[in-house]
Amino acid sequence: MITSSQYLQDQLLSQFPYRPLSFPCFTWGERPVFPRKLFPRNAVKNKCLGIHFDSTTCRRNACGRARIRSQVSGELTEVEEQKQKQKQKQGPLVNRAYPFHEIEPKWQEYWEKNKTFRTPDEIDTSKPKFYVLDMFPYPSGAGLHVGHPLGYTATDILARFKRMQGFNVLHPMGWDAFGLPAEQYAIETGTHPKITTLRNINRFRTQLKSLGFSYDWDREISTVEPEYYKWTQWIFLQLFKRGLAYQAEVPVNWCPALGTVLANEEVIDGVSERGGHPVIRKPMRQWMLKITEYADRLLEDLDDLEWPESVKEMQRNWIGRSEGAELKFRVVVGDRMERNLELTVFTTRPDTIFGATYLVVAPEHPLLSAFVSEAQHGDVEEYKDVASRKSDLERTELQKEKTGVFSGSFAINPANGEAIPIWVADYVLGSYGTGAIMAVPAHDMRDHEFALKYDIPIHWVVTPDGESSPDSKVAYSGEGIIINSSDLTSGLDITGLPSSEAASSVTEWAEKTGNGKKKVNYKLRDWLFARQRYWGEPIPIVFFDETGESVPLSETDLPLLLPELEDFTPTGTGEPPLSKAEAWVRIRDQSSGKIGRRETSTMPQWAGSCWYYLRFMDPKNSKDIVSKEKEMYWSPVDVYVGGAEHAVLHLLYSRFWHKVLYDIGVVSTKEPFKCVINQGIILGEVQYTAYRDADGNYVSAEAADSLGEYTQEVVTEEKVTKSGEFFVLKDNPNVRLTARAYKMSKSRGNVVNPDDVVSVYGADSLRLYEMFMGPFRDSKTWSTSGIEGVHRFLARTWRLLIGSPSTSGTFKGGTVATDAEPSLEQLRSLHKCNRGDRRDTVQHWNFCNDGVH
Ligand code: ANZ
Repeated sequence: MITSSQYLQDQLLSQFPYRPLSFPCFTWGERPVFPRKLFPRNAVKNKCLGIHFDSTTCRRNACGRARIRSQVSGELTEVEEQKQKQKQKQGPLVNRAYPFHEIEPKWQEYWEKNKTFRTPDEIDTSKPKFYVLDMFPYPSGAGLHVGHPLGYTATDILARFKRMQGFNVLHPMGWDAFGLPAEQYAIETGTHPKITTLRNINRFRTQLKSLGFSYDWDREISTVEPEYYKWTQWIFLQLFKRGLAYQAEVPVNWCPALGTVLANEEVIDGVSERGGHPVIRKPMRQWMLKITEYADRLLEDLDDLEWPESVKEMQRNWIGRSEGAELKFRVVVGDRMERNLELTVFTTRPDTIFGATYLVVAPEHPLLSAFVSEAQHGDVEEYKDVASRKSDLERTELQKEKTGVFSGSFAINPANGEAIPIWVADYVLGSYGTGAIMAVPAHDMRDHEFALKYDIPIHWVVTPDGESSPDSKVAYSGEGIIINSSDLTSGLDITGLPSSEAASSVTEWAEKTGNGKKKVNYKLRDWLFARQRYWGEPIPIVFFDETGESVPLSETDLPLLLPELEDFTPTGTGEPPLSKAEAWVRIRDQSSGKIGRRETSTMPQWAGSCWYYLRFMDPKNSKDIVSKEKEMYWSPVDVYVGGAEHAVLHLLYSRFWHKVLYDIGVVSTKEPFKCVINQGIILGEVQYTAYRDADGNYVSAEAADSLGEYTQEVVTEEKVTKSGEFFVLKDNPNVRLTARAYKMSKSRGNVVNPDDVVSVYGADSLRLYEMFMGPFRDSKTWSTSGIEGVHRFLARTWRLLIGSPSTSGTFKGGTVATDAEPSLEQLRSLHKCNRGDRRDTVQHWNFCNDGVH
């Protein structure tokens, strides 16, 4: 006998701990989708659609429904409550009634053996494609985190949904495996990074397989394999050939005590993270990539992407396009003798030129030593030294008190001929604009604060309406009507004009009189592409001794293998560890006989992750980075899912490389990722805190602040209940508690290990739970009781379909799976269920397709 789909839905919905409408299926496009393995595959055999329920099952479950409903509404009888408590003591419902520990490994093995999820090389390209990609992980020593499966489950659902819709689906996985942690571990323990990395990869792979994701493991790639990094090096050569890779002296974080260059993340408040030694900024010759040449295209093409608006905005801000002007100021050195020296400033507000009462140059400005007066030389040198120890971020923080020192020299404001002092201050950065500004204290907050501190005149030149008098305590930084801005000698008269018109007039005047020009600036800097590290891709460049010229390796010499090295410790001179591999470094060119040295810096970790999505399309190709046909078919990535921490750099660098590859005809699309989705982070379980006063009595959380002394006490979840919007003690509802979830961290001891969850509840419970935790993009807190609820739901689903186990180990009652073709009535029932006759609830339940085949 066949039960109606309605009955089945009632059964499941009534047992599910959440209300149907909040069922957070990961929806994509029009149709909601459901986790692939909601119904374990051995619930039914083969592609069978013949589901049979017998009347006993129905009756039994009808009773079950009543009981579960009362559980949900909290009306449990004492006996039931007792039973539940006992069960909780015994641990979760892990028994033969829902034998996930048999089902899951069995099918995972089957999928592996049969390559069930393989996307064949040769496919029917007349079918539509769907490329769904996870941001591939860095295989850290800590293993998989519960945050990883959140995104991976969502993409898995999508992959399955699209496969079932008849798409060819590409759903691969790999490893972003070069990087600092493996090298640091190597320095500490002497274990070669290769060994650590392989060990970590194996662990990650096993963990991911135990979660049953439908990846095509035949396409697995790792950025540390020569077959892969050969092509990373190849891309570098293409960049070099087009002048997009060049060398420049740039400031790096140099730690004299450790004798090494440090990455930004290794420097905390001006000292090394390891050892707490002072770190200074020191210019060093480095490889740079000219991403700035692509700034406009990177900006313009954002508009057409289906990305979160916040991510697009972050990229726009990072690129930071500013329209303004460069204006020239003649310098008068301390003795007031004009020299043939000019300072060029960048300003976005040329309309305020009459308000410029001083100039500022960055401490690292290249012309500073040419105009600093003798009397001020000592102070300026001291100031430069202090500034060299600060990061750009520290220097530009708005709330930090501004500091500076007078250079002893003056400049002539070209608009009115006034001599104004030139100061040196670190709130101006050497790396932006021209490294010098005209300071307008009446209309710029930073300049205003500085002028007040050093007693510099403030001239008001803009008012909101052309009339009202300014408030001298604050800068007016808005636009408005220009005042006090006419000069007969220079011929510049902008008084009475609105700011934007005045700005254009000043720029035109500057261009005509040779005092400046229109200028667009970008915050985006060229990409520092070298690391003084061992565990990265070698840069395929040789420097010849005689000429010092840098020559790229021939493409046929790739991959340039990373040499084996026993000692990875810093050299102490700033030379990278690879310089210790003398035999590898020294090279004689076979055709010319010239002697040279290889580049010993390696590429940054970003390199390998910049283009991996391309290699997945054709991972075994030894002739090309990717075959034209495969690229044409699979590009672009349709959906790319990962953490919001990669919103700027990874996505921007990838887009840059992709555009270069587009220009040289390797890829056919302008952008690599059509749609990006950021998953929210998973926080640790909520922690409840109670407060006691000095006498040891509980006090309510809101009163704790006003108490002189109180102690905090962590309260376990069982002792807590909700009263209105607050959490209170069950035993004493007058005592409010604070409830907070923290980021999972070893130090807090709130890290949830997915392996533990899988072994206690099964992979399906973990996957389903993570999809039910809340909106995909939001932060969510982990809850063990939540996963138990999902687990019980799966167990009941299983029993509803399969029945209960008998002592002989077989299942009785429940579903009988047959290979027979379904009857019309069965098909009708299934399709009704799929279509979702009861809109509000059934739409969430079109899993029948998923489970039964
Ligand atoms: C005069 C002025 C008057 C400015 C005014 C602003 C307001 P964005 O939008 O960030 O491009 N500036 C220029 N170069 C700088 C540097 N290297 N370090 C720190 N500040 C710098 O801002 C450009 C403005 O920031 C420029 O316009 C300049 O100050 C300052 F009422 O010039 B302005």
